[in-house]
Amino acid sequence: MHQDKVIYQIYPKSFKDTDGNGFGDLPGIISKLDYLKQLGIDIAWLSPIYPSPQYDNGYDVADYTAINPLFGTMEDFDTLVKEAKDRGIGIMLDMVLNHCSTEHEWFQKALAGDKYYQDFFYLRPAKDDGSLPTNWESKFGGPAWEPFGDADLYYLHLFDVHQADLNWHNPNVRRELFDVVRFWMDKGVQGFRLDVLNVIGKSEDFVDSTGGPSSSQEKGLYTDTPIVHEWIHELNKATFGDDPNLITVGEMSSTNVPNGIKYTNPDREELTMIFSFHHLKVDYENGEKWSNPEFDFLELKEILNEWQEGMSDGGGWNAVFYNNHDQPRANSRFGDVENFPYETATMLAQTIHFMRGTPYVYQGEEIGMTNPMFDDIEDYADIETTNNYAIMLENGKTHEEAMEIIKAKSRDNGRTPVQWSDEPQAGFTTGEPWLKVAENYPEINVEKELKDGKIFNYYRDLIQLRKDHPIVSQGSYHGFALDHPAIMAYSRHLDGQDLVVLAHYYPGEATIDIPEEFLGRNYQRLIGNGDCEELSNQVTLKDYETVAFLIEA
Ligand code: TEU
Repeated sequence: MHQDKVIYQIYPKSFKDTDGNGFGDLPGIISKLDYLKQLGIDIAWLSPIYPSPQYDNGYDVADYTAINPLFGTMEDFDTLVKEAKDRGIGIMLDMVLNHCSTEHEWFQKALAGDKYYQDFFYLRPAKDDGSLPTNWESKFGGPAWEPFGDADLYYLHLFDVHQADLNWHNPNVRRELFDVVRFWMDKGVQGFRLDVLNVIGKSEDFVDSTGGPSSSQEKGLYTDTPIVHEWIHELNKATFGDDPNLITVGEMSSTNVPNGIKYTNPDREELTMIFSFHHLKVDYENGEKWSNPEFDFLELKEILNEWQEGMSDGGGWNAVFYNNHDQPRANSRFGDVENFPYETATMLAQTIHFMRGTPYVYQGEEIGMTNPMFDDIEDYADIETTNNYAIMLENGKTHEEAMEIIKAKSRDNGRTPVQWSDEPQAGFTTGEPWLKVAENYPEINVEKELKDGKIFNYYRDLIQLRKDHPIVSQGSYHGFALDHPAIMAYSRHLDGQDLVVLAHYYPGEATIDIPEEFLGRNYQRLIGNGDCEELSNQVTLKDYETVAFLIEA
């Protein structure tokens, strides 16, 4: 049963270094398993740990069935699986099956002229007028086609130039990739996170987009196409579908609720759950990530509500989350980490953990880690950031304007090393970390948090409540007061019981009317981060306050 599980994401490069080379490693993860057990999580998802030139931090895989020496050895991996299992924790691996590194043997053989491997990729000639095969834009900026050696052909890369899209139409590609999944199943992993899985179904007739670069019209040409469902079903049947305990989560870029239901309704035998990202675009100006407006709270509520209700009605299942390695820290983004660090972190966590779906905790959020606010562009390593810094300057932004945006939006915000203690480099490494540690580590670190903090314990309580109360894992979802400008409110229902969850997203006080149906019944305050104890017809919440009430049938 996956509904009562909580998944913790580890970004191995930044988690814990044991050999002093500045990169986190597998022994580092092993050394922190007791910490994860203390938190109470069920599964640890590891971002890619395979050999890779690291242009995209491992999402450019050069060998799918080996371990990057940066992170350790296959023996370390086997030890990790075993040690985790001994503590009741399963390991979930990241499968990057849409594209591989241009250093992968398949791409190298293709470049050397091997026709069999050339058919593993999308290779196309220029148009008659000499322009690129299509006008598509890479998701990391710039054109989506790059010259393929000196062959007068171009290869497709929806992401970085070092990430060549794999041609899933070729059955040999699918067979190879399914073998990869089986290889790791045989190693005893308990789950797979499947990178950008909904863009594997490009049509073989490549046509120009008419809606402009990166428009939704353009994305529609290669996103959620009907064949994606067929191939995921095929993947399921050929691999993880055999094992009812295996949990899968598809990362679905720009998807919608009807497709979300198809991907996850168990009758269709595709995936356990999906990530969708619309709720993390509420601080984009006109859909543009590289901008920095105030977030639109009503839109945030509307989107979460649409996914919660839609997936519930259609028998689908959501992965619920605010943080991952591609996102700025949610507490820096939606709250006030200077004045209300505890209230902000716990309020955001409560919003997520009581929704219908499987909650994800991203490393460091359980101690309230924040965006690092680096002023210097040199301190950012991410290709998406550096590409877009150049694009912003080209488009006329000043260095200062670009930096304000990067400080708020860069993916590196979530990737700085985990702050373990107040020792040098936050106890992450004895060497030079690959990415700078945030300066606030003397105040925000695991050691201090476990001694006298309250955020970690709040996460632990939220996780435990999911185990103790079936309504949290199984209940249906219903949103209310959707037009309230400051409070997010929803309820969950199971066997006559109701759970009412309130979360105030702003400083100061805000009052909300509670619907009749929840009043005049026996209830208990399940958990909260402030003083509010009573469920009456009006409830007032203070700065970033959250509370949940369990109401008896
Ligand atoms: O991300 C897919 C993706 O498109 C986004 O999450 C993207 O990083 C974001 O929209 C940028 O604004 C996945 C991985 O999570 C990411 O780390 C990889 O870079 C990407 O795929 C390519 O493999």
